[in-house]
Amino acid sequence: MLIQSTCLIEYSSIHSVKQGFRRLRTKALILGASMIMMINIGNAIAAPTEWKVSEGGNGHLYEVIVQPSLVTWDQAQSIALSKGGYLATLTSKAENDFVFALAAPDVIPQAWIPCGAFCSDTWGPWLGGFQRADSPEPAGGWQWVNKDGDFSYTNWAPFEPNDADPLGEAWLHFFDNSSSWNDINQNTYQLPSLVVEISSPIPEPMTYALFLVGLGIITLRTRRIS
Ligand SMILES: [Ca+2]
Ligand SMILES: [Ca+2]
Repeated sequence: MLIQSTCLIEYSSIHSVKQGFRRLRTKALILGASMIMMINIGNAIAAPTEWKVSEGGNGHLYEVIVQPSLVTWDQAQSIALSKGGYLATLTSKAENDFVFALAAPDVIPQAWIPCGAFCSDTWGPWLGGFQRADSPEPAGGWQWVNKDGDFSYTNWAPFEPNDADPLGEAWLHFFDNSSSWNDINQNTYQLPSLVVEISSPIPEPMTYALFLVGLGIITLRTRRIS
């Protein structure tokens, strides 16, 4: 009788421990999934800005990305590709104005860098323009990374492009605290930021659908465990 009681007590204790462990595992699962969803929602809130068709835009997304250290144009384009886009291709005044409004020095000061000891301007993010090798200098052979065509629209700063660097200047960025452009050499100068353009954004309803699917999976998983 005593042995039976002891066994019952031990069984009861083990059962309680298992239930406690399951509850803890359920809570951990819900907490983890909630954190993932919060991160995803956070990304959605801080998502790149859409240039809406209803506002005369092209429906593309644009994001100014500031890097912890200076990057070359090639590195900036790699970062843009990893985001599912490309360095921004500014093929009209409207697009140039829209993107500059996101990147302006008074909006994101850390995206700009003093140009050096001999000037008082700041230099802004990398853009998606580059000059093909062996092109006539300084203005020949410029094109956009996504084959958006040659530079039929331009917003060069005064006296630019000038190919001033002895090593040549074949990469584009916002210049002189403004929406104007300059050509520089990416091996001589690196910049702290870039603008990525994404032409195939995930529609907002899809974001919410993913959220609901995630919620459903958690509910099912919780019921199965408890
Ligand atoms: Ca574009
Ligand atoms: Ca230049």
